[in-house]
Amino acid sequence: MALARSASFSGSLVLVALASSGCGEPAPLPPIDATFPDAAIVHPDAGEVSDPCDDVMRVTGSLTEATEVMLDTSMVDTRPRDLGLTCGNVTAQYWARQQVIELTVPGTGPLALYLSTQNMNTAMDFHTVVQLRTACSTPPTGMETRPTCFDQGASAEDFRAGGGLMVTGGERLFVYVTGYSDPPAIDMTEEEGPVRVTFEFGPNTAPTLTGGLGVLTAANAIQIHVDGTDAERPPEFLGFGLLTARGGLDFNGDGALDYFGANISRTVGTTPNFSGEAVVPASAGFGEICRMYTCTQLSVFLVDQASLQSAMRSIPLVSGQFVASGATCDASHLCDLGLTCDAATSVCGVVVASGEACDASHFCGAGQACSATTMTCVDTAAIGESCASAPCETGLDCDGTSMTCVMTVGLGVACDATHVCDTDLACSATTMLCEMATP
Ligand SMILES: [Ca+2]
Ligand SMILES: [Ca+2]
Repeated sequence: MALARSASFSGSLVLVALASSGCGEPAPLPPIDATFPDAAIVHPDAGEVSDPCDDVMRVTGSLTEATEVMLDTSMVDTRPRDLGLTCGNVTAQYWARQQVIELTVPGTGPLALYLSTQNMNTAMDFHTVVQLRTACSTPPTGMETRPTCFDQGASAEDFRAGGGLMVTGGERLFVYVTGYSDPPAIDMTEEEGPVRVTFEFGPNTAPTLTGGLGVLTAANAIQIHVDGTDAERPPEFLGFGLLTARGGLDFNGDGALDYFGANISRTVGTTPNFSGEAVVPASAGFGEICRMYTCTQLSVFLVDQASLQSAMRSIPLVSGQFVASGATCDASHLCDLGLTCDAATSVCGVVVASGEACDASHFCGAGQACSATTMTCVDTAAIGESCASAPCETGLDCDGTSMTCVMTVGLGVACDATHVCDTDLACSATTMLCEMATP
């Protein structure tokens, strides 16, 4: 299963083979044909050179405000270090110029670090690469338990990197700021230039995945809807594996289910609750594979902006499509993000609050009904209560004589003021049971 790394540079969907810490699978490394020890690298502009680790910019982060560092990598003449085989241009003939920030994490205990180059001081076509190290001279091995490389732009037009991870107060990190250099200007981008890096710290907790649904469309895309919670903000990324009735799909032959990643491109809801959607396009090939192997479920986990993961959960995968508000819903026409299929009418819509306007696609919540007079959601009346201005609870009828909510009961059933006998029956004054009405 070849998922070209370059694919992730050409669009906002990040679709890469993913290692999940939950199942102990290491991330597959690119084929190793050559390594470039630092000493062997020849910078095309090599003249007076210096080691980036000899000239680090020391910064201490803040718990209360963003820390901003302004650099211009085109102005330095450092001998670039090999970023290793897991970051940016993994087998570069030469590395773009680099600058290093030595960042001290403020506070104590676990914290989220969000770093970004996506701001007005960085050109959108500067294809930034940011690498984190715990020692300046030692590149990451690829076996770290948290992200070390931020080389994905924000979109097909925005090549400025950003992301997050969990760090510990007091920890020191070496932040390499550089550009994607090889092949040069593959997508008309810059490999060096002015760049502002921002660091923000804050508390973070893992997201929770509470449910979801995968839909395999007729065009072989897979749309993944997830519901969950995150105390800070909705997750932006999810991992998915493909499950069949006979087991999970194993692409690399190691006997274990493989996970792949996709961006959560759309979310709705109010923090901490959210519903999100990731779309895996047909071009990724998974839809076709799922038809071939008859996938029945997806194993899914969420990843928040600081790379904390939820537990994995299996969600159903069905053939069909998501439909909009007002459309009819059934087993293969699923309601779009944030919508509910009304059980009574089989129409997609939203549940609205008390007092709000209701119609065919705006449903009232529990204990409420749409008033035929005001067309707003009002509390329903219970048995024995007045139905002069409020609709009765489900299952009750408004008695036109007494104008109270009553239950209609059948032959032989006990009757009283609130249990009214069905048409053609009468409540016997002696037995207090519904009996056939005497003509
Ligand atoms: Ca979180
Ligand atoms: Ca596998």
